[in-house]
Amino acid sequence: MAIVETASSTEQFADAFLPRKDVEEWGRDARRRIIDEIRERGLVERAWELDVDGYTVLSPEEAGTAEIAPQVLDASLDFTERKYGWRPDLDREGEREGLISPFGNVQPEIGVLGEGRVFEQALLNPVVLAMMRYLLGESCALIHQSLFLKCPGPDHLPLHTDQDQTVGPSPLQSYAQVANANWALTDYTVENGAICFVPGSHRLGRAPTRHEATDLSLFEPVEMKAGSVVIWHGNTWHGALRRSAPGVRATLVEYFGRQHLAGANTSTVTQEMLDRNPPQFAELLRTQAQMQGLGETKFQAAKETLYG
Ligand SMILES: O=C(O)CCC(=O)C(=O)O
Repeated sequence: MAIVETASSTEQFADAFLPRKDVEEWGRDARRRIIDEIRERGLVERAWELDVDGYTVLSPEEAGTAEIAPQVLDASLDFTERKYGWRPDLDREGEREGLISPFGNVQPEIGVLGEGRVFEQALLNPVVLAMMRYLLGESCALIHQSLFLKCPGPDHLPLHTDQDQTVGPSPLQSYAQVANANWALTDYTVENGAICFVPGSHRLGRAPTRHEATDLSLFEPVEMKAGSVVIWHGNTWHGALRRSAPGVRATLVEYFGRQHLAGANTSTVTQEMLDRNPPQFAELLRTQAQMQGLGETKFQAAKETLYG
């Protein structure tokens, strides 16, 4: 997008409210880099779906997750066994007494970085990150990377938006402030408790009412095979069906925000983890040093533009 110089040299404008030139240039360049990457990775249609429907599904082939997703699943089961002495039976698990969370009959583990190297590798998945930058700008950062183990049970997850949970109540800002990538580590089907969306709801700019949130006729389930990744805009209404079949639905949740919402819990992040990963890893986690590493212009651009 060209910036048109409208002021003739004889007219003057007080400086205080003028955006900085270097910031504007950074924003323009960032926008170009983001779009180029979407195009180069063959993600134009997926980005279009994000714009139109508010969510999109990447197949394991598109996301490049076919090999790593089973490793993430193994590491998740190992972790659950280590922490709870419970190794979920993916095919035969029954209802677990007392298992109820804000997400339904789900064992949520908020923050799994540090529980296995494969979680670090998952965080750096370049396709997921390209989609996050498309939604949240180049300075986007992790809020949390978590594990959901969903068991059979009676509870549906009501429709809701992530943006009002994290940012503030309706009306919601139209541009995504947060965005979510859920890796299906096991198959998603209606019986397995699939995630559901209301296509186009991100444009409503508000959270569903209590009545809408529980209207199952609005729930459009997403059935997808293990290794797929579903990505959505923070305003998109989504929920999940109860799991009616025996077994466990496993999900790696990666929740990102614009730079001002960054703030992953880094207490489990060791120096060794930072050393063995590219600088991008620390940037996504926003350790203080890496915040400075963003550079003043980029930091300012992130605050003032959509793409920085
Ligand atoms: O369990 C699910 O499928 C829904 C997850 C969800 O609502 C979320 O990650 O915000």
